[in-house]
Amino acid sequence: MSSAPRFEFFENKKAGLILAPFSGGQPKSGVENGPKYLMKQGLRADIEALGWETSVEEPLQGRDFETGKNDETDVYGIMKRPKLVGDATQLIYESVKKVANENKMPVTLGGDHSIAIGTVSGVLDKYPNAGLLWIDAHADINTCASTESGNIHGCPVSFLMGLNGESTPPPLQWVPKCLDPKKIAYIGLRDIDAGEKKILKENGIASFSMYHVDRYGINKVIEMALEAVSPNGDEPIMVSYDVDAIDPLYVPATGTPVRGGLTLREGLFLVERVAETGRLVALDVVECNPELAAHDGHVVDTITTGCAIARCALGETLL
Ligand SMILES: [Mn+2]
Repeated sequence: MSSAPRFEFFENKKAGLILAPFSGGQPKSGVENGPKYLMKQGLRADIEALGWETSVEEPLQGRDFETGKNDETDVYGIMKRPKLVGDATQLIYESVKKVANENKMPVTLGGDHSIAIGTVSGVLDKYPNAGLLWIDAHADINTCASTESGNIHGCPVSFLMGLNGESTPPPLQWVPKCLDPKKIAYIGLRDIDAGEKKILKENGIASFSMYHVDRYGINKVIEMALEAVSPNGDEPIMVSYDVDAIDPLYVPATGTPVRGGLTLREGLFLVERVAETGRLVALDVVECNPELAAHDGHVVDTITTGCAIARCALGETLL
C-alpha cells in the first residue's frame, strides 16, 4: 500500500513571527495579549515542526502603547488615537518590510486589526502585485467621513487605499496609498455599516459575505476570491485573518463577535486551500482577546483556533 502523497507548498520555508501586541485601534483592553497567548500555546514550535525555520521580531518592544491609550488629546475629528496607531503601525511596517526582504514570510500576530495598516503596506512594498484576502466578519473600510465609532481597527483598508485624501489624520499620512481596490477580496462578511456598503460598491471590491459561502460553498468562494485578486493565477497572496470571521461558537474571545460565521472547518479549510496554491507570502492573525473570555474554555477555544489558522496557512494538512 502506498502512503498518502506529501505536498510541499512552499519553496522557501523561512518565517518571521512578528509580535504586534497593540490594542489602540479599539477601546477594549486585552487584545494586546493575543501574541503572548498564541506563543505560549506553542505556535513557534508548531511551525518549526512543519519544517520552517523561524525568527521572532518584536517591533513594539520598549514602547508603552497601553498607557498611550488614555491620552485624550490623541484625536483627529472623530478618529481616536491616530498618533498611537500611526506610530505603532509604522514600526510594524518597518519590521514586516525587513522580514520580507530577508526572504522570510512575515507572520504577524495581533493585536487589533489596525495593525494591518503596517503589515499590508510592508508586504506590498516587497510584492507590489500581491493580492490580499481579508478574512473578517467586518469590512474594516470605514473612512474618516463614514466611521461612527472613530475606532481605527474599523478603518485600516481605507487608509491603505488612500480613500481619506485630505482628511487623513497627520500621524497616518506616512501610509502609502498602496492597495488597489481590485487587489483585495473579502471572505466572511456579515456586519457591514451602511457607509461601508456604499464604499464597497463604488470601488467594485470583491466581497464574499456569509451569503456567498452558503450559496456557493467555501471552496468555490475561495477560488472566486483568488481569481479576483490574482487574475493571472501566479501573483503572490497575502492573508489578513481576523479571527472574528469564524463563528463565536468556536472563537468566543474576540472584540466584535458576530453570530452566523464560518464553521471551524471552513475557517481552516480557507487557509489550507490558500497554502495549496504555494503563493502565500504573508499572514496576519488578529483580534484574539483572551480577556473577553467568559471562562477558561473560551480562551483555549480562541487561542487554539488562532494557532491552527497559522499552521494550516503554513502547510499543515490533515493527511
Ligand atoms: Mn477586522
